[in-house]
Amino acid sequence: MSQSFFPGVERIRYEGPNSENPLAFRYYDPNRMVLGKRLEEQLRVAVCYWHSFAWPGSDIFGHGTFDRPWFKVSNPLEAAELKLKTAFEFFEKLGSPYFTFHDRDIAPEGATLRESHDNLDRIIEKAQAEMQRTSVKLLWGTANLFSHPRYMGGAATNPDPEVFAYAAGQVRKMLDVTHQLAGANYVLWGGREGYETLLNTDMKREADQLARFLSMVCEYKHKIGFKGLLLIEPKPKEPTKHQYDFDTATVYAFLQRYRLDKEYKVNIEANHAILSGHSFQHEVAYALGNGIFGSLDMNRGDDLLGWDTDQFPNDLQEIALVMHTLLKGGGFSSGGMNFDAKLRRQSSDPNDLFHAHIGGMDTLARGTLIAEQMIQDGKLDRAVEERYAGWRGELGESILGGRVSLAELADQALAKGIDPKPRSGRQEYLENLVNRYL
Ligand code: XLS
Ligand code: NI
Ligand code: NI
Repeated sequence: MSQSFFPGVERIRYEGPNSENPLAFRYYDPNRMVLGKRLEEQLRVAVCYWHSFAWPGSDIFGHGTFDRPWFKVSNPLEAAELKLKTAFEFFEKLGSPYFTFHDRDIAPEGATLRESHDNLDRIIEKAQAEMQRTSVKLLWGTANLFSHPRYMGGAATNPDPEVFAYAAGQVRKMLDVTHQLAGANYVLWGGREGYETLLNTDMKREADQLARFLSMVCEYKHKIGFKGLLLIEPKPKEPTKHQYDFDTATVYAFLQRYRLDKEYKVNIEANHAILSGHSFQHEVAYALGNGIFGSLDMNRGDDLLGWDTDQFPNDLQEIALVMHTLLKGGGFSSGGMNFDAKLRRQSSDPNDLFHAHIGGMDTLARGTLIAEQMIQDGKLDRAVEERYAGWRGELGESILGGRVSLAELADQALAKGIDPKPRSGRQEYLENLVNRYL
């Protein structure tokens, strides 16, 4: 039981763009300085437990396709220990500085809430030892409030307050555990906080319930002295037909309405952005612009499929533009880049996990180096600055500074015979410019 799950794999090294070794990084050089920080610190990469170690490769039409030894261990706690050992072997060999997990990914659910807590404690003790041994840190913890049938009608938004109470039990425990493991943040994805039909749903009440839950969580966070960010993860649909945390703008409006906007930020997922009809870059720009940016779930969707396919990121242009926006906005504070991404079902070899993460990390690294060039070159930023130059002139400043009323401005337009000339937005020129960096 104690042998390696990845026997042929050594620690993955950076070998440079010309390397032919599929088990090496070609761009991810953790020590390379990018805009004043080590690349590893700019990216803060995390491997997620659920897709990479807890999911057996099943889909709604078929069984698991991944032959992992811990799926065959009948004692659930022993299985969890084997899974933990393998996961840390993987983090260590990959060199990911962080990982993320849900309570139920890492330890089995027991017959009662108390038994589940006990199971969690047993495995967390072992996880803590592995974290010390490997120096791998926790980017964020979270609770699974969506898999068990008790949550079929939502957790905080459930019509039954006992379900709300059960969810409180799980979240308090996971906040304690995240704090104990010195986690950098805590995530709340509204798994089934939404509805299937308005015929049985009181939307206003459910919003009040969700807000109450979030205030309780933030009160508890302060009580235990947890310093990480609380992060909401927007998603428009799936599993429910309509999720309340639809997109970043919807989440922001909700937080403001319930006066929670100083306490919560967002964890933006690429594939969720697409499902909500936005680009990933749009969601990042919106969050940064409104001071609620927290962290990223890295993956990609498929243009031809309308669901959360959670594929590993490999679109260089998308990543470069997101990194350009993010780095101009100051980069991460305690957030990072969590690979909320899974293998395809046919990628059933253990080493496919390495190929997926190496490719993802190289894409992030390469996109970041491209973004650094864009920023240092300044051409793209100058084009935007020039486009709004008028607003730094007298007219613009008098309007935004509140020094003229509508009537005064209207009079000025008449008196001066103002006649604005249309100017090109130069989209194609800018698109060509972006391609020159790629
Ligand atoms: C599902 C979500 C989930 C969260 C964590 O679509 O992305 O994986 O990131 O609960
Ligand atoms: Ni996610
Ligand atoms: Ni997702």
